Amino acid sequence: MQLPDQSRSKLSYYITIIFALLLTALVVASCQKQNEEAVTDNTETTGASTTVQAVAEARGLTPDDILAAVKTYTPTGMKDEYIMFASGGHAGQVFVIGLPSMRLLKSIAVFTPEPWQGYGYGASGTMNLFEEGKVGGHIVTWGDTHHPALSETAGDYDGQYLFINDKANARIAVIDLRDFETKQIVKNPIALNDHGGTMVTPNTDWIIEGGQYAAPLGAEYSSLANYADDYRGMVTFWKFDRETGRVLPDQSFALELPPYWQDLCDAGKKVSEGWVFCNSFNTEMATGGVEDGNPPFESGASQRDMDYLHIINLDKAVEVAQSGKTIDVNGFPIVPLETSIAEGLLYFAPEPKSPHGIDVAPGGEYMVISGKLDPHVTVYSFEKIQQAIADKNYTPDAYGVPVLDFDAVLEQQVELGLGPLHTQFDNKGYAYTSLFLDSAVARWSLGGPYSDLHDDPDWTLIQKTPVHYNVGHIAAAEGDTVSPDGNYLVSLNKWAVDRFQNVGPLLPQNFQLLDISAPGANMPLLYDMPMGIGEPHYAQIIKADKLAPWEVYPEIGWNPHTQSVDANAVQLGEERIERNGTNVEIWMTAVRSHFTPEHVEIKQGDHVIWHITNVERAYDATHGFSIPMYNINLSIEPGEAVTFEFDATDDGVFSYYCTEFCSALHLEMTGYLLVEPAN
Ligand code: K7E
Ligand code: CUA
Repeated sequence: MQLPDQSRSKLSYYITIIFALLLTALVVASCQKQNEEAVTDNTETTGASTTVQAVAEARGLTPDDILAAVKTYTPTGMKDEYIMFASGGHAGQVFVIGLPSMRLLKSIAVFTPEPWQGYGYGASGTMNLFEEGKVGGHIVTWGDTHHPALSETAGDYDGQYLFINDKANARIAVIDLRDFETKQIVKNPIALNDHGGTMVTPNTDWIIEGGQYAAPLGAEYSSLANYADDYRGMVTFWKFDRETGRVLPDQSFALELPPYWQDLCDAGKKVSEGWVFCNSFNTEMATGGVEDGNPPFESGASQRDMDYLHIINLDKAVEVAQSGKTIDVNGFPIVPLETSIAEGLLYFAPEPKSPHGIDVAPGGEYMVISGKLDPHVTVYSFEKIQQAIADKNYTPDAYGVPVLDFDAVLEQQVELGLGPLHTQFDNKGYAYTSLFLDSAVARWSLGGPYSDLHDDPDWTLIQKTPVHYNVGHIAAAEGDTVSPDGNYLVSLNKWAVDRFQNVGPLLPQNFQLLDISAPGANMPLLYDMPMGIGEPHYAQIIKADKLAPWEVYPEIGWNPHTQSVDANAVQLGEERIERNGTNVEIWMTAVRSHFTPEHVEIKQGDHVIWHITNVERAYDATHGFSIPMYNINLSIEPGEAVTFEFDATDDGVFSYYCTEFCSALHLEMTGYLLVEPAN
């Protein structure tokens, strides 16, 4: 924990006091042979207790509990040191969480409508996002978000943008961290699902979206009998333009890959910058069909001892794609597999036992793979990979892709425990790997250039901290960058059995905060945060002072989707209603505590285009706007201009009102929409 010096010394003072008090309490408690129940029943009211000693006693807290509380308790007004962006899983959103307090600050609407943010309830900017995110012509109103990626400059988070994938529909979204709002949703034109997204290259030139379940590219039909010939894997490289804050689909491309199930990807950095690594599973090419007497997927896809780490020379792939050596699928350029092989931009390396996760060490020297069915993590050396390529130390796989010799590229294998999945890094020469089956987080030491950073033997398991319970990803503070911070690690666990009050058969997920600031076998659990909205998979944690979001939009009439003043922005005094045939256009302002105009009179059958500008400049002056029956709800933040359209199909009297409690006279912030019957 990095606190200002004075708070740190205050903190150690308090800790000492608390420990002294607590020890006294424990001695007193045991002497009095207190009723066991009273000590451990933490539902006991503590309202009457006025000392730390009495409260700790009444709630059954240990010295470690109190220390953890002091490390995480964030009194009113104190702000968090880190911000975590967690994927929202089925929620299709991104959760913004402060560390170390583990308080949820916001849920950013991405693939799913969200009424508080006025996302998907009429506001044309947000309706357009659902339009551009259409899948095969269908509006899809959820996503399965897996991997958030913060934009990077020279391999460090820069706090400008956040990207996230939708595994269920192969889409990626761009969030602008100036206002924490989604700006773009891109549908992958060649695939219907993805997984290895999103990750960024060290300067955010490219956003990586790897595939998952192989299918004919372009979502064409082909029988499973043709799996080996017609089904394909893929990885897509989306060009990102920092100036406009948009993915540029017409400068993006994909690589055709064998129909192995690509899983996760990571970009090379520092010494390996310009390369991309993806693990895979089901190189068995199992197609399931247990009902027809075939092995089920889970065993069919686990028969081989080795799958393939995909090693991609991205710099070369960009050259090849730009030189036009591509084929077109749905108008999207794809570098064919045989071209990638001929150009020497794609290699494989064997990786043990249905791996999951690939993580590149901060200096880019090592790639860490976890074998779900292997108790080891396997560490590959980038230098050795380059040497094996130069030495042509490979043999082709069934599709002709060169498979590098395993022993030639292997740096180390470290035994950690059961079900290793994902790895993170810190500033002390340690790596951390989640162990799904062990329900633990393992700290282990790196060797090579990281050896000097710790006093432990290299490539060794140091400690395992149990977590509750099945852990998937873990996220360490700035843990994906070229300069991780250490300090904190969050374990993103599935299904919080026995951790919280029962809320029915569908269990909340559990985020657990671990203190990784001390070296050695010292990695205590600090805090549990239940998450009852979807299953977050991955998260990234950025130093809060790297973020500089706006307090209000820069100018009155701001359109957050163009990040400029809107042509239909309305200034005070310019409010009006204009009719042109059956088209009615309204220019409205919102200010505490009224809308102008307060009466809007139209006719049934009119098409309505309605512009509202929040003309306020105060930080806390957001207004909502809702119309019953027409499913309209907007959030109009200070300075923002919003447009919505609808057909007035039903006559009646509709009160529109502000849905944010914006002032003492907020209830009066209302008006009448009168829709006169057509005849
Ligand atoms: Cu392991 Cu989709 Cu990254 Cu879930 S993935 S845990
Ligand atoms: Cu504006 Cu309530």
